Amino acid sequence: MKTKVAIIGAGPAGMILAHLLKLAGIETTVLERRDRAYVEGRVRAGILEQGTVQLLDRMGLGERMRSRGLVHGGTKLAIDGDIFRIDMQALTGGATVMVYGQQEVMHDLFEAAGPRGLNLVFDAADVTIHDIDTDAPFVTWTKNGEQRLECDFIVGCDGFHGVSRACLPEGALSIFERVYPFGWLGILADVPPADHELIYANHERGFALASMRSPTRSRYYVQCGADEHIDQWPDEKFWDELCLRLGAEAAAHVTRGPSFEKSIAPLRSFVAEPLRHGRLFLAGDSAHIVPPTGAKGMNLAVADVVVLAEALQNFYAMGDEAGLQTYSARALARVWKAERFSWWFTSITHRFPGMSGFDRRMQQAELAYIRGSQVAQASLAENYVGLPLERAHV
Ligand code: RFL
Ligand code: PHB
Repeated sequence: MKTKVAIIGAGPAGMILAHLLKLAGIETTVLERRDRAYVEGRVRAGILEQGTVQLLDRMGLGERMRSRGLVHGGTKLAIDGDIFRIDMQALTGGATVMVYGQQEVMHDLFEAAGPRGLNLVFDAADVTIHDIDTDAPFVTWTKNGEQRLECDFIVGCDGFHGVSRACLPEGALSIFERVYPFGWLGILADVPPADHELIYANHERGFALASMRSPTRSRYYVQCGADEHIDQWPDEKFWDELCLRLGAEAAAHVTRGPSFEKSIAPLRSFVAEPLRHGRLFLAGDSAHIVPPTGAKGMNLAVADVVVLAEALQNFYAMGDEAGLQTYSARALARVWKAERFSWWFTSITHRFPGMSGFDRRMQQAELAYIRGSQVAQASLAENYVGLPLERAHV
């Protein structure tokens, strides 16, 4: 088998890249280890930046998002139960974000894949990358026997635990990492959300977040220990802790109900540089991870592949390699700003083990400063709705 670009992983990065390249007339094959139901069933991101929303519109994939997604012009912060609002829309000259779950985005990408003629292989086992240092790289995998795909380029969109980053030799990558000493326990429940906007809460007992998927489906998180297990968190205990941390004002509007999804996610900041090795490019979670506090992960994956798709388009249309050469630097410039924002937002909202009274006072002072300063609010809002793509000359 032969294609131009072999894409490993059918998450948001891989599927959006495949769609973008198809729209540009560039042939791809996407190799995914799991089946469609698994990828579509993973409960993950909830917030799309303005740029992601506009991209899905431009790709002709925005119809369902426009009818079901919830546009948010503001977000709320709580300090020990005391809530204030950041008017993101006013502070950014009109930008908003969209509440539209990653599951819905994946549904739209998969539904359009067949009609648009994308080549998509699910259940591809033992995907292996070969010869990226030559002009003739190829990928092998197992599905009904051994398969081989020859290509011009390989793009690793296979997430944090994929094979792409792992196949690179020792020393090829510089790794920058921070593992946080806590996780997020998240639930989904078919109850109306506590508020029509999100509430990020800093409480003495730890962080909590009130989010949603629709007017009848709530998504809530509480910070928990890194080594805790969901068996330690029966629903009643979760609701009690959530209400305590959100504070009385928000808790009065929390509707309790049975959770139908409950999971614990670790928190990590991670960047592997550079994003190119010969004929292999890395994009999305395969190269970088952010803690979910700023809702940046999926949006960063999308921004990477927008830059890469443009570079590949210029290469195939005009033989221009400049975009491929600058992809890593251009994507990383934006990645590091999102790393900073997610790290900062995590650091001012979570309870850290061994925190001193001084540390806690610093968090409270920072949140009080944001509350009282239009300038500080504008900075938060600008980052939250999403920074623009870096210019091409970086
Ligand atoms: P993904 O989504 O992990 O997709 C990778 C795909 O590659 C496949 N794969 C392989 N395929 C073939 N061979 C192999 N050897 C393979 N190994 C892996 C996998 O099966 C999978 O299908 O990476 P991608 O595309 O880079 O997308 C990244 C996003 O999924 C991720 O950043 C977000 O989910 C992060 N995230 C959030 N992002 C946001 O933008 N906004 C949010 O509100 C937000 N909230 C979150 C989040 C992530 C969370 N968790 C669970 C980590 C909330 C949570 C709780
Ligand atoms: C979510 O709704 O899952 C969500 C929202 C905002 C975040 C993280 C996750 O910062």
